Amino acid sequence: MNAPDRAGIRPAADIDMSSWWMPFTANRQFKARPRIISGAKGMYYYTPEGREVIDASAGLWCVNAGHGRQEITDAVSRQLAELDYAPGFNMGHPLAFQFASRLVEVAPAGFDKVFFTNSGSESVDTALKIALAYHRARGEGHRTRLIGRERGYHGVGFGGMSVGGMVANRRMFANSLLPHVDHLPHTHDPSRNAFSRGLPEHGGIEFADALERLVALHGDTIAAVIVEPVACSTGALVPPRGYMERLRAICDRHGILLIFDEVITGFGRLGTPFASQYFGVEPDLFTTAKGITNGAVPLGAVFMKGAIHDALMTGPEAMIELFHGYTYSGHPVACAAGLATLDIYQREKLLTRGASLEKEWEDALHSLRDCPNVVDIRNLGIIGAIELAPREGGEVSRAYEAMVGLFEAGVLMRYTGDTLALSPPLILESEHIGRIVDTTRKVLSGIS
Ligand code: PXG
Repeated sequence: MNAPDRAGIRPAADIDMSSWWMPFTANRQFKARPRIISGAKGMYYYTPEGREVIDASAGLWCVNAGHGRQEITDAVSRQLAELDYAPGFNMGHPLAFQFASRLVEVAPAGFDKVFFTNSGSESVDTALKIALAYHRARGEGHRTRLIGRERGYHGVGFGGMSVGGMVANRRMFANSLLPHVDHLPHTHDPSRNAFSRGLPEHGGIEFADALERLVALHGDTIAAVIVEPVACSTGALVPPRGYMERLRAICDRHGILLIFDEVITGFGRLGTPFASQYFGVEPDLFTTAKGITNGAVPLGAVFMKGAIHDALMTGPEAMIELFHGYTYSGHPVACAAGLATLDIYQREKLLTRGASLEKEWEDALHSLRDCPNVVDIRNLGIIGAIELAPREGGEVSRAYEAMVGLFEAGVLMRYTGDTLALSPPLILESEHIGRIVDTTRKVLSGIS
């Protein structure tokens, strides 16, 4: 594929960067040495100078069908011309209903209700609220406690931040987090599981047993447990084999809802449409966003079992059943993008393509094991992580340095702490895997 037309694109040096306070970015460091992207097509980003950068992170884990898909562009522009916005409160428009029905068709059986949001953070807060409302509607209003997990990331709303377990995200707001929240231990155990391929085999199921201890401590006040099937933002922490089953069993034993946060793992990332299918373990609700529109338009959705929804449909018919929603829930343009995205996913079989690439991906990543400072490599589906050792004195800077070096060498990769995280678009081919791994080897070899 050719680079997009560069006419009218200004060189990075011309951009006034003073006004935009960038999210989750060291603003001063970035603006002193910016990395700008101004175009994208297929597997590649392009810089204003016309440099090609292979996208090894699907944007921020969202561009699963690759960049610049014409079908999505056409659907969005058609929809903007036909119906740019429609209220979703007490009014409907065809696309939101149609998209919800299509989503339910690709979801695992039984997840036949969908609530639309605009982001992963909103999906998480929505799922937590639905869980609370569900228990209340069934006469179990004492179930108010929410359980997350250390090193989890569930977005930046007060709910998601509270159940989240990223220390830096919580510290600044520590006195304003939700009450009645507790956490399970994370599942990362490099002493037993470093360089595991796929699901770690060497133990760790007992991390799930911590939920029994929380039940003993909190009694029947727990409403829901929320976990990411793979904790991606803190470095792709893959749970050990059997862990998910154990968590499900304990939730069942104690009447606790299990929520999977599939904002990243949804829509084919693990080689199955949703992670619950990869693990063979069903949650009661699951959250999505990102890949739902191929990242083209903000949209999120919470999927739930019919029984969760139905429990709230018991009051007077003239009463609002859930006092919750967003101005842009079911936005027509987002739904148009989502429908076009689903068409692509289904036609190109992208929701299961990862399964056929998983082994090649795994072998390629693990070939980096002998690079300097590599202390762990992890993978699942088309996710990968390369963890580097901290520098002497504990300084955590190697992965950042690698990310900068990789971008300059033509590969976009995420980093968190000492870990590089990989999640390329699911259209990737062997040549892309080779290029990503070869460049990574070169860059890592140059970092002391
Ligand atoms: N849940 C999960 C599991 C996520 O990964 C969110 C919720 C929040 O989604 P929104 O759309 O509100 O951002 C996320 C987001 C990274 C990275 O580099 C990860 C996310 C976002 C940005 C960067 O790992 N995940």
